[in-house]
Amino acid sequence: MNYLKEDTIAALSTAAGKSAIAVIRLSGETSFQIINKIFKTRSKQEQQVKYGHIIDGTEKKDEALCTFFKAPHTYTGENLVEITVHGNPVIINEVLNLLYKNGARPAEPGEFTYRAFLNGKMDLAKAEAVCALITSKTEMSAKAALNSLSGEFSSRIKNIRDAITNLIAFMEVNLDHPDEDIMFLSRDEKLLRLDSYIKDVQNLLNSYKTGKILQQGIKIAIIGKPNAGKSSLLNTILGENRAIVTDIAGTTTDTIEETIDYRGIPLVITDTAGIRDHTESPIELLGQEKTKETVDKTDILIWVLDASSELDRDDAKIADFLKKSDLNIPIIYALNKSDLPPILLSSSLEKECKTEIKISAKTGAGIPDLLNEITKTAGVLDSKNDYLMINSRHFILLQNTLESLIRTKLALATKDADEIACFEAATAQTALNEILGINVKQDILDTIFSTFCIGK
Ligand SMILES: Nc1nc2c(ncn2[C@@H]2O[C@H](COP(=O)(O)OP(=O)(O)OP(=O)(O)O)[C@@H](O)[C@H]2O)c(=O)[nH]1
Ligand SMILES: [Mg+2]
Repeated sequence: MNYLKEDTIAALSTAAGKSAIAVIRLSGETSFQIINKIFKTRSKQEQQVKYGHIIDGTEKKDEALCTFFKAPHTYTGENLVEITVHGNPVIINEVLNLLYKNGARPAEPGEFTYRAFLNGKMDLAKAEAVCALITSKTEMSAKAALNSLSGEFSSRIKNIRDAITNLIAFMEVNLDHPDEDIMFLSRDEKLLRLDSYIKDVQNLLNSYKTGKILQQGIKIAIIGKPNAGKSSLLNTILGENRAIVTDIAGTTTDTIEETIDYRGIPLVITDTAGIRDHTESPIELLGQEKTKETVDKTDILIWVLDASSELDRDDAKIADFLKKSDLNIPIIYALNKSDLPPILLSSSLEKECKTEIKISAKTGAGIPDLLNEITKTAGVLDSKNDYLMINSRHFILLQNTLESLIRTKLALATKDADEIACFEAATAQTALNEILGINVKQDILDTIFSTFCIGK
């Protein structure tokens, strides 16, 4: 992001489209001068929120409330104005164009938060949490993002980094005075301390699996032969008639994806076209191709079987397809139509590493068990109090930190390798700093902030 920091920037910060109100943000040195050219108010007081009109020359464009925030105690650290107008796209465009005409320029994606980062209002991990919070799919994932935003994650990282800095200082004393017997901290004590930092890092790394699931959801594909009840299962889980259900085999020809919030965990469920041994329909064949693509991108498979009939050639075809795909993902057998007399014998299923649950998409029986099994299989931790890491960049950097700390420990345990130990500990320190945004390369910053939406 090579745009000049000196520019004053403006963008719509609320969602585009029609709404009761819309908020336009204006940030930069000249924010107050610009707004004074297009906002007329009778208020003479030094209050922060002023009622008035947006004007173009003498022509009134809209009623508005402007909230003035004076630098440096603002979101961006700069003079900032939040202009609240009526949420009509025509008005919003007019106001934005007036701002641009009077000296502001359109903000780039994430540029307000980028400025907040540059002005030291937040570290990089917090800035990333802003984006995570906005895109959170459930209450639980929003809470995890909010924890990061409130600085809990950053302070854990800072604590580990500062402890390592301290350890490096002790190690350097011994390096500088190899012949003297200065031992502020014994080798054993240093190793003990390292162990505790390694444990802290490991704890954070372990929380990522759940954190990632909360942020991105568990991707689940419902597969099975035609008429097994896949679409009925999707509808029952959603509690609405989303997919067409008929007793004609091959009803679903395209994939249907829906997300539900199951106890705070987003479940991204895809209903697929039934796979069968033989079909003439070119549409069905295309649908089956799409089913295979979906299966490739999924975390868990639910294979719906019709338990009111025997296994047949179509089931064998699916088993064959799964074997050939060599998928390394868990499969849950959903033995559907359990409201009908059971015919399919559980013993006829190949059950290596697979779980079976009896369900009825028609009556809803067994669905809570199935949903429970899904979260259990995905390995979601009970995360009521624990901190959760949600960001993949942080995960990779913490993995690097862990590796460097383990190498530090190995070097420290070996005599005459103190220099290497110092180097490795410093590498760990660098990785932790990078999480916080210290000495991060510009292209990395560009990549992070470009994923933000405009106005944030
Ligand atoms: N008795 C009973 N019938 C069911 C159950 N689940 C689905 N059915 C019926 O089975 C038929 C097929 O259901 P669908 O949900 O369309 O099956 P599908 O697997 O999506 O089929 P395709 O889209 O053709 O691949 C319909 O007549 C459903 O009413 C169940 O649990 N019990
Ligand atoms: Mg279907």
